[in-house]
Amino acid sequence: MNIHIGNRELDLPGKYIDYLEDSTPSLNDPEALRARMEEKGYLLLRGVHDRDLVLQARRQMLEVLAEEGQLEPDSPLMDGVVKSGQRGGFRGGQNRLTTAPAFIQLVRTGNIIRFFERFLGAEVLTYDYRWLRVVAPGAFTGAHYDVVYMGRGTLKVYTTWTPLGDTPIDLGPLAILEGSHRFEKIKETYGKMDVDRDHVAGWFSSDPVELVDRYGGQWKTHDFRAGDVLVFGMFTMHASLNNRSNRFRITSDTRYQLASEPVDERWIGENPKAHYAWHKTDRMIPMEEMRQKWGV
Ligand SMILES: O=C(O)CCC(=O)C(=O)O
Repeated sequence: MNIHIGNRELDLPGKYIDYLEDSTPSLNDPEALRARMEEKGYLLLRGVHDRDLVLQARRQMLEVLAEEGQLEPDSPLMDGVVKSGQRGGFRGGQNRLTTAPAFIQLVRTGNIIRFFERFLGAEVLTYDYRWLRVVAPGAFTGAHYDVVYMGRGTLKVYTTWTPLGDTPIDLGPLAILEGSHRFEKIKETYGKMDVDRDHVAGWFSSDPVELVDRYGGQWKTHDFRAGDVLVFGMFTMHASLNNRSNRFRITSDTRYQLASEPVDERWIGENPKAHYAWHKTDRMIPMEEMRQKWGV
């Protein structure tokens, strides 16, 4: 099969990208999961969420998107077929999609909280801000570490990427650069950035091949089903495949950490302040310029 990330066309499986390893068999063995996270930088866990609840959240969101005129009216609602010219977009924060009751239940209660309590070994919290993406055909996400967006509290924060519906390869699911949590030079330079403080672009690279050729590692992705999650830490490079379907890819990425540890103040409270300076200045420093300076 061939897949696309940005302008690159790659074979899957191939030298640059292969399939994620499934850690579901160890779901009830937190020690094994911690060891796997340490080794690989990610956990693919199938069926963590109640599939019906995920599909309920999907339906509630698609009803909003249909009302907004973003969906092809003659196609089944649950397919999320994009009406010509509609672009979806990043829909994080407080809005009709992120306040869909089933979505809140999904990411703030139940199975995912119980999972993190076992995985981290004590009471956990999730950020009040919720990230949601309605990704249109042709779109993709460039490679980055999450720490540049949420590194002001503990660095032991875990992103949970959650497809809100079955998300096969052609919808452009997430990909992890296995090994990237050990790219020490990148962690010490780019990994110390804060997009609000430093006015830098967030993406480290739009080119998956460049990263592997220069630093090693291998991209990993997979087909996802409603109920699955992909969990990773702040220093795991990730990107997405291009959405090559005619449907929206609807996914969320929510964050979990120990309740006892410091929290990045941008993402909590009744009305989280979120990114308050990023992209809000005339002079955003291009990542290429920073990379040259850092020598990475
Ligand atoms: O879903 C995407 O395209 C990007 C998600 C992401 O960057 C994340 O999960 O941190």
